[in-house]
Amino acid sequence: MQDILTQSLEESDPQLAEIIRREEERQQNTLELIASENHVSVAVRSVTGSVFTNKYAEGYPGRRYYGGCSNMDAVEDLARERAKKLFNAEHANVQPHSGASANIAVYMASLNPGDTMLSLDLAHGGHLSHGLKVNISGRLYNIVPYGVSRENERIDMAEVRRLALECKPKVILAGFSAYPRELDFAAFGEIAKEVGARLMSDIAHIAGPIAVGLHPTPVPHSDFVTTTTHKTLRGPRGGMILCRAEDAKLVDKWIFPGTQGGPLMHIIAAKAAAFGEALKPEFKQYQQQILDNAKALAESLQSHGYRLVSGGTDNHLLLVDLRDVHPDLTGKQAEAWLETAGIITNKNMIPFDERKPTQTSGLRLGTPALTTRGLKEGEMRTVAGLIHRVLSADGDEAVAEKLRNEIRELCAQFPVPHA
Ligand code: DSN
Repeated sequence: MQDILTQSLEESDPQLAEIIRREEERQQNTLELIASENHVSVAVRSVTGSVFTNKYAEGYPGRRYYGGCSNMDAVEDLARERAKKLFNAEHANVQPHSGASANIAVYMASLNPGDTMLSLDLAHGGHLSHGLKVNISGRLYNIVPYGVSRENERIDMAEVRRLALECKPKVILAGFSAYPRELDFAAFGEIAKEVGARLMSDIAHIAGPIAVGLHPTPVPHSDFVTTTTHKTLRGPRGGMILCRAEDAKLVDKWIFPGTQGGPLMHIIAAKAAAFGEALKPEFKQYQQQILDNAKALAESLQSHGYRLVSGGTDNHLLLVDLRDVHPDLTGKQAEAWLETAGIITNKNMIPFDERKPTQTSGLRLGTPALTTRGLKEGEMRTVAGLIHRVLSADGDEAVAEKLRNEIRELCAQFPVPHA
């Protein structure tokens, strides 16, 4: 398989062309279950490689530091307008290079060094940019973590409120990278109001279902909403901030010149393309299928004996606790065996995990990428069975090879978007 978007490299740079060809093959021939990944459309991918990559455009539409920016203004306005419509937001900044960059700009806009922020513990599904000690967020601010309850492994809003009343945070952060349930943004908003904090919602994982109304929106309850654009939203790799009109200047200032230089105009153009796709009715069907697939995958894994954190999923991801079926198997080893067979996942801590983050007792699985390829509930049951057979083979290479062939055949029926 050779994608026509990269064919011209064959002659000019065969060494690089070969690496790209291998990655195209890897993506086609493996099952992508990393919850934060997806396969963008050919349109989004070709706009990412468009002439917009050639241009500097520091500033914002109508206020640029360089000449020649009329098309930059048009494309950034288009991306902003589509983002606002998609999320029913008053203001959108589409320049953040990533979710982490979006988060840093919001911290700069709302916290001073030493101020307190209440955010979900990384070990319970939080994200490193939400206050990990070795991240800039953990270095600059006093982070108070909230977690999930031991009983049901869900965020306990009474506990969030208790902690907020106790530590009086300036910012409360609602967001996660590994939590399989809905977030109650309205309750977070109430608590933030009660303690005089600003509410920041990081919807990187769930921007897609929020955009189509399949997850409650944080927009009316939050001061700032940050997201990536490449997960369930299925756009180019990048970030975005949504806020009220009254905070627009503050947010814009902390992206540029506060924390970033020239915007990636080719990525902003591709964000416009992705938001255009997300505004179409088919996108809602896609998001519904992601959720249906996650449920089918969850139920099927449970039927093979696996315990799922919180007992299941409401969203696109699930956290598998490996211990009941394979007490000695770490998430690290499981990830490696699955990859050998052609199933791509990531090891993940489960709440109250006794193993280290580099080993873990859990695996995180998500359905956005497989759903893009057209797999449905029936195939999810097949995938769950394949996962169980790989993990039960105890690293036996002959079994892995046999399963590898089965997985290749399954992949061949569901091509990744291809030019
Ligand atoms: N790395 C992303 C994830 O996998 O959830 C978050 O940034």
